[in-house]
Amino acid sequence: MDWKKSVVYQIYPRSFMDSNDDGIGDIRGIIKKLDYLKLLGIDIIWLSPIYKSPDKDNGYDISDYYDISEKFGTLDDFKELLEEAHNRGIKILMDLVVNHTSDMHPWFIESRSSKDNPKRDFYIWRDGFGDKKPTTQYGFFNEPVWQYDEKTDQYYFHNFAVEQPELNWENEEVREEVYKMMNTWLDMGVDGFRMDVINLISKPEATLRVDGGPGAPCENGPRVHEFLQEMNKKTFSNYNTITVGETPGVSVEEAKKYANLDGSELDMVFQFELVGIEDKGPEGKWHTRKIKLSDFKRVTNHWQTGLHGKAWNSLYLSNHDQPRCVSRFGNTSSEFLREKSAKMLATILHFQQGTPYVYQGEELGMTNYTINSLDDCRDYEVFSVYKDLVEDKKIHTEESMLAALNERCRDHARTPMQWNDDVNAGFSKGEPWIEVNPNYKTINAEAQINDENSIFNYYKKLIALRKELPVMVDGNFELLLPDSEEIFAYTRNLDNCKLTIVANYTDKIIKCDGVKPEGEILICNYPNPKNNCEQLQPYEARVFIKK
Ligand code: ISL
Ligand code: CA
Repeated sequence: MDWKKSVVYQIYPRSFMDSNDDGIGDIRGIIKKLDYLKLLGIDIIWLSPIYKSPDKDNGYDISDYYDISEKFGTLDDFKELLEEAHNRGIKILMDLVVNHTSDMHPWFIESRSSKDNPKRDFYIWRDGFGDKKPTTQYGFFNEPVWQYDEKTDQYYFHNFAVEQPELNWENEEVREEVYKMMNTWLDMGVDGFRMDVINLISKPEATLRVDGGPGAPCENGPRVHEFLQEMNKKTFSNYNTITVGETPGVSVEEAKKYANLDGSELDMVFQFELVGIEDKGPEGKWHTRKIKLSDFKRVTNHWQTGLHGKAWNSLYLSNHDQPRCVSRFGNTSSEFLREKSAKMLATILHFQQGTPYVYQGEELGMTNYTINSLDDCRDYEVFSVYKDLVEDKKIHTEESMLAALNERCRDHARTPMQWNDDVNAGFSKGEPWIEVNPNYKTINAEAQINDENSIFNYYKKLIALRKELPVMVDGNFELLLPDSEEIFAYTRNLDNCKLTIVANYTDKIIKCDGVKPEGEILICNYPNPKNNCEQLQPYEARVFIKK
């Protein structure tokens, strides 16, 4: 399948479109909006999880891999969505969450019932170290990774919520169950998978040891490539699919194995180096530091040149786990700067080599909302992290934590899609499960679709250009002015075609004599741009093409 020319659109179903006014987005809501996505020009939809789930982590805790959550609809609704999407030439990727299940999954209910239950070994159980946990390791949501279970006097392993016990991939029966489930969805017509934390499935010995010591992170464990090659052979290589692995902590060297162009594992992976640049120290991602442009460019360059000709990049600045990219990397201090910086960010991303991902609302320049207290948040992570950093470790005060939440909380991405200026932004007539960003009166799809200068129509152009210009897909990448803290510039070259991308990353008018672009203007986020780079307006992005 031609995923190298494709653009993926991520839907977070509970916040996309509500068809029955219960305040929760659903599958029939997505069907209603397929024409909107067709208009935007995207090729593939990635659906965040829609399976049965107790929703401790918004569906990333699955209790039945074969059925649809009643909140989202029925299996028949899903089949209709598949058909309607396919009729419009749009593919659908399911979210595959198989590092862990819900604690309400029948496998886990059985597994915890006794030490000799046949499903015991489906999960990871260990004795304590004396009366302490096997290790003192903390997981992604700032909670201990070992959870004591009284019934059998042992601990089970979880990197995420307590209600997300991790599957034991060493057990062949587990792997076969997963492959069987994947094939069921592929047989139904699903076009591939986005694979949740797929590089955590093989646990290194140092992660699981029982010595009361610190433990070790479980990224890229010893058998992960073997497992993925097995999965590849037994499932998706027998179909025409697209696969993308979510791989926190992946390096360029590891990514070359996961996303090798030889097709032995996955088509591409999400790296976290870029969105995590500043996430150092005991507070992790919970800080208010801004990323330095030179760092941003260094990491981009590292991945663009590192994978060129060897593996394939996924390009993203936002998803359901990240704050809104225009708030984080752009400028929302005025309507004007929001529009310019949203288009500038899109330009920088879409002209790189890889498959671009557009997260719902990004194409409208949707922004973070204001969090005044924990009551405004819904995400499990907020409450566990608050307990750890504010109450237990006192690394944050209430105020500094609130400031960090306003920068980095995952709920920023999860407020409802802003369709129009009607009640609840046209998302639902019922009370939405999470508050609507009050700026929907000005920022909404309806206002942008018919405005030829809107962010929406700018994204539409970028998406269309990828299909027209082979240099966008296959050209090499060369970074210009690596040390500049004002300008993001690079070139792409293929055969005799050259693109020069130049962007002003500041809110000021600047001079840019260091770049001598060749050819004509291809696209720009300001009207009537000059055919040079001598002066750039705030957040101006100009792309030149020489054929
Ligand atoms: O957002 C994060 C926590 O700070 C990330 O570290 C995130 O947990 C990590 O990228 C894994 O994300 C995926 O698996 C999680 C789920 O909560 C996320 O929504 C999902 O994208 C557990 O299934
Ligand atoms: Ca609904």
